[in-house]
Amino acid sequence: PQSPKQYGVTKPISFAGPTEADIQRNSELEKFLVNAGLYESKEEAAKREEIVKDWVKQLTRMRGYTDQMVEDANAVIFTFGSYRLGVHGPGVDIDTLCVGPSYVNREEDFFFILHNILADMEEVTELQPVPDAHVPVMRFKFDGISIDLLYASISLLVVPEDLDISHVSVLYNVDEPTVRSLNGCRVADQILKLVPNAEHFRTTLRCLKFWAKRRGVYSNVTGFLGGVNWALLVARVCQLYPNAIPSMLVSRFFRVYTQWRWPNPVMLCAIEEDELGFSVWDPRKNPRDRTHHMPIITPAYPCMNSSYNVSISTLRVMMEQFQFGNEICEEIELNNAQLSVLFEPYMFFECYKNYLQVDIVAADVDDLRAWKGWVESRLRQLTLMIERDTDGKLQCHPYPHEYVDISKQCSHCAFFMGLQRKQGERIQEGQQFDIRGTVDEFRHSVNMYMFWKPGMKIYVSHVRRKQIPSYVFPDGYKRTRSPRLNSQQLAEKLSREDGEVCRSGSGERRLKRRKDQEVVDAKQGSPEKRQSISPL
Ligand code: 3AT
Ligand code: MN
Ligand code: MN
Repeated sequence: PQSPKQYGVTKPISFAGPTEADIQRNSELEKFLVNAGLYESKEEAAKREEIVKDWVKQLTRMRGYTDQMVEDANAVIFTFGSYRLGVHGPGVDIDTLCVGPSYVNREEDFFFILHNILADMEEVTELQPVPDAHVPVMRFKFDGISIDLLYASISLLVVPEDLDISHVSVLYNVDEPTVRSLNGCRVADQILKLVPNAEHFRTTLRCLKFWAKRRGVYSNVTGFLGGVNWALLVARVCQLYPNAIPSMLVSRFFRVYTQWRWPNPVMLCAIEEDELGFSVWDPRKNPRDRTHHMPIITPAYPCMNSSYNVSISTLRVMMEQFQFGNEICEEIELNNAQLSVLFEPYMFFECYKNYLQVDIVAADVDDLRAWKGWVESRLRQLTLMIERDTDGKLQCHPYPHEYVDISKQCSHCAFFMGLQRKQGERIQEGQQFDIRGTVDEFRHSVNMYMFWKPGMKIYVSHVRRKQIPSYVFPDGYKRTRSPRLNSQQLAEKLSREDGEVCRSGSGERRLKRRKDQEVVDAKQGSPEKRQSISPL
């Protein structure tokens, strides 16, 4: 038969369409996603549309704000990110790009003048300019909805209302931050063009995003993957199985990525060579690109690695989770497991014996928001430093969730990292890890915060599993307490009391057993030596 249009850089793995069973599983999956509340209600969607439109109108009304004499001044608004891809759920941000003419610049007009205009608007709260970011952004809430607003000034005196942002000519004579700002939109458009079936792509992506959040691997800043990375990974699987439906694509996703040989890059199309001289991802040319552990390449010129934040530690954690996903999907296909098992929350506080607790304190809510954002963006460094200073023998699992102790008002929050001895390492008698120096160095670098204010504090401490504060457990959940158990939970409880922590029969159990090995070994030492990490 005539081969259909090929999507992607290789031939598909399989052209197979769904079987009856696949169709059945797919309708279950779709029902599951609806029940999980992953779709916005019509009203909510309409409200958003309205807000975005109103807001665009307001912005347009502000036109000419830099130069009263320029009557034609215009700015065009584009959305990108999950909103543009059509996979935004309730409560996520709307990523918005404002494209302005050449004479309206970012530093002053955007980050100063527009900032002040926004600051005076009643609907705008939590306004937070981030001008020094890789992609400079103004974050705020508009009527309670999070907006990430980027700005790109293109080399035209008048921005046409119907500007084609996919055309490479928008990149003429602009600087790198502008290219990066424009690229979010260009990437979203490309992704939708490069998948065989956009609807199947969307459903699969919604599912994987939900899964990644439940399993604690959704977060760019912590070194896991964010929205665009998940979108690219899913899109590639869609290309490899052009006729598959979402239920199949989810299980193929795990199959493909448990077998993927990182750092081979995932890409949706060939990398275009330097048309305009911007640097593109190329490990043969750029030594820095060779250090990327999990390259996921954006499809619009200039192609970049969207996941340079991934470290050896976070890649390891994600590979474990892919393994878990793969095992559960195999069980589901054999009718041995329910779909919901795939989305069980990852029991982070059950999986390690030792944790680092990073407490963040500030004088008030606003200070805390800024300070926490900064500390969170530095946590990746802490992981890297610990693994560096222990020659990789002590492994770190940063958890991308912030915990708030509601009894302490709103001026405190905490992050946690799991710590474990590297598997397969021979343990010398009484071997301890002393990471006090590392932690001091980290604290020192965090305290260099440019906008530091009195009251902004950080504490890093080593806690054992039993010392984890109770506010991290939702609804008063405690490991020892067990209200109304279903069979699943009962199995968990029993296996927990058995010294096992996670569900039997799953990958997690196997993972868990390996992790607890260190505890067994540590018990052979004297009680003092049991503390394998010196108190911080
Ligand atoms: P959410 O549903 O908001 O979590 P999203 O896809 O909208 O997912 P973000 O809001 O984090 O993701 O980011 C919005 C866009 O910004 C997506 C992408 O075009 C761009 N972007 C974000 N992070 C990166 C990155 N690491 N590399 C390249 N582009 C990025
Ligand atoms: Mn977004
Ligand atoms: Mn965003």
